[in-house]
Amino acid sequence: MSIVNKGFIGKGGADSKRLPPGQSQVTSWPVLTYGPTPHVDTKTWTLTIDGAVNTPITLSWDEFNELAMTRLTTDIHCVTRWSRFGMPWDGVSLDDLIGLAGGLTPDAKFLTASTVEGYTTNIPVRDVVNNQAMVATHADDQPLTPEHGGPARLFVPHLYFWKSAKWIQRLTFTPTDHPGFWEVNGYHNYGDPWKEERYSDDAGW
Ligand SMILES: Nc1nc2c(c(=O)[nH]1)N[C@H]1C(S)=C(S)[C@@H](COP(=O)(O)O)O[C@H]1N2
Ligand SMILES: [Mo]
Repeated sequence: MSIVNKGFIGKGGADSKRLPPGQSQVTSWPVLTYGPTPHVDTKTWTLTIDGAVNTPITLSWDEFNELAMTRLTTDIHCVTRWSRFGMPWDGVSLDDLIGLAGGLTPDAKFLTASTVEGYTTNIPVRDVVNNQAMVATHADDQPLTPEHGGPARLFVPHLYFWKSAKWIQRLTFTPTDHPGFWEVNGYHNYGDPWKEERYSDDAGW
């Protein structure tokens, strides 16, 4: 990951209370991807919700697009120290996707999100229910570009942005925690930007 300074505004000013510690506001939207950008065809796209759910399902792109869309307008915070304010995001809430899979079983405690190119990230179930997370297809009123995870990505705005897995393919609920790609490579297991949970040796993990 690298720091991108295009559109840098700074740390002070009227919006500083909106900035988590150690972050700077940007107006551009940097792209941060480990490895090449996959180009995902919506004709073959699928989303699977499985693991600790009552009726695992796989949705096609057409089936997914028949679902009700929800909007979150929110700030995003990347662990490489940029934050972007007030972005509208549209997608299908994880509450609705869990409902389509018949609901969680009582032992569902963690989510592992997996993507077409093999990236994974882990999030406690309590952080993805109650309208806190979605599988997003649009941001800033535009379809997500391939660089930003299009056609669809996970979006969990209250945690550092590495938890928002691009090119999402599978949401697997599990009784135990399975640290993902960055979480096993030195980043924090939970990643609360307001507590600066950046690295695995930061307090709280
Ligand atoms: N599949 C996948 N998802 C990913 C990443 C990645 O490399 N692969 N990078 C993460 C990181 S570190 C960040 S900050 C955000 C960046 O999203 P953006 O490129 O749309 O800004 O995506 C996250 N999701
Ligand atoms: Mo990131």
